[in-house]
Amino acid sequence: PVPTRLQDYTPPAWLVETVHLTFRLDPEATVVRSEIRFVPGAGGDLHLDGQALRLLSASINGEAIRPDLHECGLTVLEEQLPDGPFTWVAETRINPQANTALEGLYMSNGMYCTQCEAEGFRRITYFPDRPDVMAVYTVRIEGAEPVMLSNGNPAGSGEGWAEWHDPWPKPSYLFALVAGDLRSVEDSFTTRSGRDVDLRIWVRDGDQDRCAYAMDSLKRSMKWDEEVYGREYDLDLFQIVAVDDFNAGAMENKGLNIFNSKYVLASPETATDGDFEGIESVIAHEYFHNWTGNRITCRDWFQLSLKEGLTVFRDQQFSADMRSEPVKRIDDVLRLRAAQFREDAGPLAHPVRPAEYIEINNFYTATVYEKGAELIRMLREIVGAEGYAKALDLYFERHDGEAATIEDWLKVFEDATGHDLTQFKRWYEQAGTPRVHVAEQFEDGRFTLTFRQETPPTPGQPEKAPVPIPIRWGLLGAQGEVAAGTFVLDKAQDSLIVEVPERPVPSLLRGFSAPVILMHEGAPGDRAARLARDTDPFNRWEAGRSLALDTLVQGADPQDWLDGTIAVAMDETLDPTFRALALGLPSEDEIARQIAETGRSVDPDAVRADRIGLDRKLAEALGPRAAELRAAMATPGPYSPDGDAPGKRELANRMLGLMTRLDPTAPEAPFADATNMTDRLTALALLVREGRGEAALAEFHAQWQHLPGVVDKWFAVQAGQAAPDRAVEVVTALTEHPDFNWKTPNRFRALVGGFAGGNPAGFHRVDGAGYRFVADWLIRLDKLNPMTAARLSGVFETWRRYDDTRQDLMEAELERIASTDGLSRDTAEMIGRIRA
Ligand code: HT7
Ligand code: ZN
Repeated sequence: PVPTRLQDYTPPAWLVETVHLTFRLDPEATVVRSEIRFVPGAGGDLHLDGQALRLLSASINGEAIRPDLHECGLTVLEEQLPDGPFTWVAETRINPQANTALEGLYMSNGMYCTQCEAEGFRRITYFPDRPDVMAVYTVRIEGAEPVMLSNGNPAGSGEGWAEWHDPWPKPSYLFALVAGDLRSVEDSFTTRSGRDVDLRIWVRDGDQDRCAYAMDSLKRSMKWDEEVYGREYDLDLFQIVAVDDFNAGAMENKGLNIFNSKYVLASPETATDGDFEGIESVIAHEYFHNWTGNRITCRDWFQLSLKEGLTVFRDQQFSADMRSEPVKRIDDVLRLRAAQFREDAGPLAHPVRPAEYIEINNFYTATVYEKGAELIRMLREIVGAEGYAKALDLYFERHDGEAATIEDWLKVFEDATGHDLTQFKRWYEQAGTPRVHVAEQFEDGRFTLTFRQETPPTPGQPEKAPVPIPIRWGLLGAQGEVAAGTFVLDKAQDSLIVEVPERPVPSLLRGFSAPVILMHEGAPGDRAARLARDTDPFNRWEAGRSLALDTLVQGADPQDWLDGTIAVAMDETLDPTFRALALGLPSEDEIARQIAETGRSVDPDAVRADRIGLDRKLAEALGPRAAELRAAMATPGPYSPDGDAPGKRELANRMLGLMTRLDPTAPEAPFADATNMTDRLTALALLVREGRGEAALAEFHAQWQHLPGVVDKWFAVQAGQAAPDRAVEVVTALTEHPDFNWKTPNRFRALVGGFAGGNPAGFHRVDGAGYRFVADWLIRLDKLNPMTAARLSGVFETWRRYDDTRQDLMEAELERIASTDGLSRDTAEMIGRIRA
């Protein structure tokens, strides 16, 4: 297939003013009538995208035509078109029931549902399915479904029909339709200018009592966007629909967000604290897209980070405001390193704004999302909070109603703040994680920090130029902080000189002010000093993490880490969530990435054993204090997902994990006594980890088999916690379980993804059985759902980290996948890039 290239962008030949769609719903033969008012754009032939459509009729200005149909759409030559505006009418037939790709119009549990981003609308009707064609939509739905929804405001309904009108011009990827037997939970919000907005969350009957947290999160998001960004909601109605079959987390369709039910439904008994937090942030994320994505959209898909990076940054700010800012920052960095640094270090590395793609669905990545958000965080660091606010105001003022580019985005910052961002643009164009090396010198009351940056080569980009790196720093003296500031490293090498009477302990890259790898160990004892008393909480945590990694990667003596971490754990003045984070060990994958950084090959069994060994040492060093601390963190009274209760539970459960290292029966009583899912699932996972989970698993399943989201947890916990030497057998047996509905992405991800991602030593079993299991299922899923299959192929992206035996085994599986007949374009592109 020919790649699509950013440099080949051309403006649309024809623009669209209005679209009238009529759907006659039928599970196997839905007929879609489209009436589209085209007006001249750049001029030329009319090309309409279309996929898996049956064209029943077409006309231009009332005259029937027979357009030239081809594999990816249809074309009407310029000479066959009127000179000026014209009306196109077409009828197409589609089969939602047969749509297992879950793109376009499909069925989930008997309910009609759409997913149009990025290129799903072309599976509904012929259309210029590109984000720079924005139009006003009116939609009529005819059918027997009790509830029939589309974007915008309701425009009328009667027996067997409903009409919707969305006054805001939008690209086709934001179109949505939902129809089925749904129940709503309702509320309202009054905007700061006094507009009353009805809020509705639609779910299956029986799920209404699990929507309260999502609704509350929505109202808090609406208020926050008004207060922090000055953005008000702009329709009379905001609706969310929860569906069980969904390829991703959620979708920001204008006025009608569609959500994976995982990010809507929650109650204390069925959802963990982490689930609640996820709901809050995904609800906020999709809501914030109303301005950053919908009112201002992307000119083309290369600009995806324009909406995604910015919206992730906004949802991170929101969650930080709702919860604890330092804890949120640590969580976000953990996520960034786990997914984005991993991506940047391997064959799938690509810039935040890629230059080409074969299948755009493959570029909804941690780089576009999470690194994209980091770029915005750096921009804010560079221009200051006030400059950032001015730039954002200008962005909304200048580009409202438009399909914009990264250039437009940077220009508003330049115009609003006077900064020259020419060099900053490299952050969008260069892949790879910059390394910042630091040398220190103290002489005659002058402390000199010399920074040097380099970015390793990535696919297609052997050479890198320096990027501007804002390094927030502080110097710690014996009595506390003696100096602090932000240094922007914009050359290959540069120095910062500070006058101080004594050699200080430097604290660099505070708050993780740039997405780089800081190569800075400093003088002996400095990390322990930072862990004990850095005034920047992020760097306090980072010092502990770096000491733990020294042990796990280099085999260093863990005493400094043990002493410092236990001191943090026992410090009652600190937030319990922060204490729990300080006690957390790097994941096996993170340790593997760090080993690979040193140029050594990774032995996944040794990584696991060393990690368990360090955990055990921590448990031994804590001794009886673990149980005492656990008891002190009890949260009696009704469950709350907010305030300090989740942090206390996290710390208490971390203690339980450590206690279990020394006494495998420790989780038995907590499992039996748990009154919420957070505690119950933790205890269950520990029991399974210790090989004592059989009865608990049976009880858990019997209790929750009617709730798909909880059954997903049941599968995932077994896949992730099974002993590595028999994990393949465990997951293979689970594929035979009657509840393993592998066509449902959540279930597939819970088991196959939960194994490949959650059980590294099991996946990398040296006989290759783990690789074979994953490849078999990937090939099987690819025939039905290429998007989800292609995503799974990322589990092989690190294959070059391992020993020759494992590399050969993985390569053989990659080869087997690549040579599968009829492999989707999505998966073929991913496997091709991974192998290159
Ligand atoms: N903008 C959305 C991204 C998306 C998506 C969602 C569901 C299914 C397929 C999808 N492809 C792209 C979600 C978001 O980032 O907010
Ligand atoms: Zn998004």
